[in-house]
Amino acid sequence: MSKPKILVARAIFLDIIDQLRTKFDVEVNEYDDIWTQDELILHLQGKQGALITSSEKIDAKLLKACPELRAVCTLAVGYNNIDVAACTAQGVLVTNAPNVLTETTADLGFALMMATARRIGESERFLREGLWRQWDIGFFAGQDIHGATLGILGMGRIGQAIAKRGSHGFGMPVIYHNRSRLALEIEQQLNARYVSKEELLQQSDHLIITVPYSPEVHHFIGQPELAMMKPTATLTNIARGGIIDEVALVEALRTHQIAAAGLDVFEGEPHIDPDLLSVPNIVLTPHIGSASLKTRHAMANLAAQNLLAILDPNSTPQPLTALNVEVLGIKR
Ligand code: 8YV
Repeated sequence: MSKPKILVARAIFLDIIDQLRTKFDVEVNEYDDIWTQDELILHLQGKQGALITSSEKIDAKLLKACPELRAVCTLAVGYNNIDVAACTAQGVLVTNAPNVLTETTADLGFALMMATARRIGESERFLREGLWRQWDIGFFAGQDIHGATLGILGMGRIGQAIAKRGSHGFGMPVIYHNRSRLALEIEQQLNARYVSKEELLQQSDHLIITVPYSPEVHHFIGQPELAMMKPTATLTNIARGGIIDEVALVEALRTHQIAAAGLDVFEGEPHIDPDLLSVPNIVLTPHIGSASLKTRHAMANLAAQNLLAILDPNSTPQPLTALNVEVLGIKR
């Protein structure tokens, strides 16, 4: 019997590719450039499975052009690039990669918030440019982290991991806003208090965004929201770029409506709005939230294990982290 055909849309670790090759006929995109949508469709035609990242868009048009497709497994936890409803309608199982990247992404979120509050980017640029001549009292004076109020927008796994760091490690009172409130027991463990969106904006000294992207949270932080924040506050985004209105953010940073921002994600990434590059009080990283070698390996491995579990011709599909089990006739 011929092996199921799969596409690995971005080059990943060789040991994982080798494991996939034992069961599948594997095509890997070895190129540095991400395929255009038409190229992706072309390469996906005739394949039963796809291992993708958050850069590949799986939409109704692609699905229609790829009727053999049975499994789409992303190595990311965020899946706003996948039309899950359209996949379900076509009987395509979708999996994502939760849990494995929680702590690593929380580390980066906390690090970016600290770099933003303590002006590490700005001061490093200053030193590299050879401008350091003398000490003065206000020299790169930023905002304290310890004891400051940590605000978290989106209290899922990553939000909670950040809350733990702030509350237990830095003595920060934690406030959060989320679609639904956490169980009292978890709130107590994290020392976190549920507040309205307005209170979150008004009271946070350091606000971190960890909410998953959906059209409902598009530009959730815009000019009116930034105007509610303290002039000493910082804003860090490690979720998806589209949650912040970048034009409004640049203006708020230029006019010191807020003190500083840290961004790991951007609305048009990898293209960055040049205005963001022109403001000094911002720390920018190229979407590296989950980027430790160990975690990236675990993410790719989880996506691969999902593909193996779904497309094994000898058993019923048993995905580890399915987003649409109803495709298997299982009620959610
Ligand atoms: C990924 C992420 O590195 O998991 C996510 O949702 O944003 C990052 O961890 C990236 O999306 C991989 O495509």
